[in-house]
Amino acid sequence: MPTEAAFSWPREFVWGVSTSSYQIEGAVAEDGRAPSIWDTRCRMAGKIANGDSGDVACDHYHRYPQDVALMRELGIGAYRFSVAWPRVLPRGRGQVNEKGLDFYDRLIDAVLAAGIEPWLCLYHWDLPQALDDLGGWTNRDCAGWYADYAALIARRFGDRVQRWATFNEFSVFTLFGYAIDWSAPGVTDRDAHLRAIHHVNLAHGLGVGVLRDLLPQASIGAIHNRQVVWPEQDCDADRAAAALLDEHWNRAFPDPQLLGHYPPQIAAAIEPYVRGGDMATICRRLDWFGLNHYGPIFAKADPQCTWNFAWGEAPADAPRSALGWPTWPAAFRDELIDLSRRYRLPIYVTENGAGGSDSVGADGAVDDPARVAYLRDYTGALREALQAGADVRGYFVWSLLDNFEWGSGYGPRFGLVHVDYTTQQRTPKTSFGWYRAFIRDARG
Ligand code: PNW
Repeated sequence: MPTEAAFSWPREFVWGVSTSSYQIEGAVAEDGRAPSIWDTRCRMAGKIANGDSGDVACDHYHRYPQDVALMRELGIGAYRFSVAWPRVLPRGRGQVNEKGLDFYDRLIDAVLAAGIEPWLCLYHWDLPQALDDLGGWTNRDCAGWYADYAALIARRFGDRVQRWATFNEFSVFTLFGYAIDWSAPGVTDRDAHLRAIHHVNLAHGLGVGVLRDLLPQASIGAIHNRQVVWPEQDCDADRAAAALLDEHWNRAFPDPQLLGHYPPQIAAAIEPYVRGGDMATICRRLDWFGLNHYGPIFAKADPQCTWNFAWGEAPADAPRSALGWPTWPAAFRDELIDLSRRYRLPIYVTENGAGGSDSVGADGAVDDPARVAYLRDYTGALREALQAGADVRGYFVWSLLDNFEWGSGYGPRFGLVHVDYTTQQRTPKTSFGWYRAFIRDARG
């Protein structure tokens, strides 16, 4: 294996940051935007820590020019963001909201003017509430509504956006939204969950078809969360729980989309919802595989849960981020190597990062040494994966800004830039300077 000194990052390697609409935009009732299932969830008692919501978030809807200026200062080559479906189609289908589209026009133009490539993700969990009222992802028609929405966005922005992702983290929003109640819409039912899995896979396939037809030159991928699942205890029950969670977490979407079949336990359960021709709709040629990765997860058996598995505890001595999530850079390296063999697509790491509770110091600076250490170790593992032959083409840090961390509200902070939610003041953290220098060095 080459030594560290001999290694240089490929010239074309993409360095970026990621965000998502509901987590940063705010302005939830402005210019014709209608509620999403996350606006609804934030109004339900006890679902979000501290009663927080995305009503204001980072006020990015108004402050995007400053945020793009920060991206330019950071020196990134690519910015991944998502479009809020209920901002552009308030009812989810039908009447288009021009003012919503105008916002993304301004944003995309500003990103391009800063010399940064926009990577557009069509779905980062903010389903229009009007569609959930019709059953949301449990309704097979939702796949067609999604395809129509994808066509609208492709027609409007395809002249300036080359990079398209159909969905962000399929298995997180379906498992947490339809089996575990950690995510909107908060259903806990096996059949609803199985239907949601299949209909989201169909939506992905139909969306890819629409994008290919309308934008033959586009580079199209999908973004999957993947991390190794370990049993909490070395016993049969926890090993079985880990095997089933692994199917749900790591394989329920990439396997049908890229290999044409569901993993075995899910395949048996989902059969009643699969119609002739569906697998051909779902399994389409893609240009890249988006990987979101944080650290290993642990499973334990729990017969009270929808699928008899629950989140287990990591061993007490496991290394952890400041937020307490277990970290294991070698598992990230191995994941990249395995993925490269399994699906044979170029990989972009579309999210990697660490949470903490960073605060502004007496000198006005925000020092986040734990995040710097995490990013150093994980980019080190990324380098090792490249050296071992994994076909990785880019890396995006989650996230540019501290933002609304779903059910955890504003407590956990993942940004390279600190956000004061009272004043909306942005303060680049130590990790911002670290990543800027890292990118500069990597470009040589
Ligand atoms: C991702 N887990 O979600 C999302 O794409 C982001 O929106 C989010 O802010 C970020 O990671 C940080 O949480 C995840 O339980 C949610 O392992 C949960 C898990 C992983 C990723």
